Amino acid sequence: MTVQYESFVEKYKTLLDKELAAAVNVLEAPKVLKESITYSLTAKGKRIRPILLFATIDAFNEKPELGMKTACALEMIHTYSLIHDDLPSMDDDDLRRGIPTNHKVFGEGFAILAGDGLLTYSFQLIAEDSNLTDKQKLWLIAQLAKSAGPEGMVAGQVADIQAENKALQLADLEYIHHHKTGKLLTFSVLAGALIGGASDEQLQSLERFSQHIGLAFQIRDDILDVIGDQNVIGKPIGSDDGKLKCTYPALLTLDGAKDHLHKQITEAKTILQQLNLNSGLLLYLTDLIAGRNN
Ligand code: GRG
Repeated sequence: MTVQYESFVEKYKTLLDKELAAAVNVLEAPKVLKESITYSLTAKGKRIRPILLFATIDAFNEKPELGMKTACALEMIHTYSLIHDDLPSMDDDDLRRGIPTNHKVFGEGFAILAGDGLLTYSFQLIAEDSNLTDKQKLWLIAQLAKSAGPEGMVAGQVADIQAENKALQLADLEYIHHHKTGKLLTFSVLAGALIGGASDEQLQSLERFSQHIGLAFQIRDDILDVIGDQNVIGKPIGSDDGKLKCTYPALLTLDGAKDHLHKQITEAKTILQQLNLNSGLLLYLTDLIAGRNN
């Protein structure tokens, strides 16, 4: 079975990459803007959000290809958020996805505009998708805006900036993650469910499932930070270059964070198993998120 799931992931990553390249190629836009967009979009991302979307459509025994434009939109919005997050006025990062950040190569102005272009183009892609009904498109556009905008990812980013150098409670940390990364992960699952023909009840259960895997994704990220830093002598858990960094291991200890991760995965799987879906692939991805190494 695992081999079958691995080949699903590889197949749809390849199809997505082709579709993303084609979507940028057809744009009648300035050359430098297309280059800046392509630079970040084709860098080696894990494509977790599109894969979750395809896997959820598959769980309803529908063709994952039906979600191709929405998957592109998701990856574009995610890529825009990374480009803007790396800017000097935000995290001021030099590297992303193993290569220099967009603003290091194209300058801040074009990096900001590449992000703006990716954000707006994503909605155009869904609006122009001939595979979906008008009702589906309206739902997807509204939900994507809610998940990525001021009630979603942008709210999480604001809370993250406000939290800098502050000691946070677990609830504050979970607000940040629930919005900053969780909302877009939830959209990935719910969009797949909608395209797959889910009932309202199924949507509600899958929303809870996705919230657990969203938290699991973040806890794993924090654990990986610590495991990656273990060899740095004298570097305390929760510290990043002298800045106080609030993470799950910092709040709960490393073992506590691992327990918390385990709880999220168990809850997510229980919800999934109670739904009468073809969910083997989603279960496999849930395990992958819990055990990922990058
Ligand atoms: C600028 C509005 C705005 C939002 C930025 C998602 C985000 C919000 C910032 C990313 C910062 C970050 C390191 C968050 C932790 C979660 C994480 C590891 C995100 C990166 O997502 P992956 O792992 O990245 O899916 P790839 O490169 O694999 O696509």
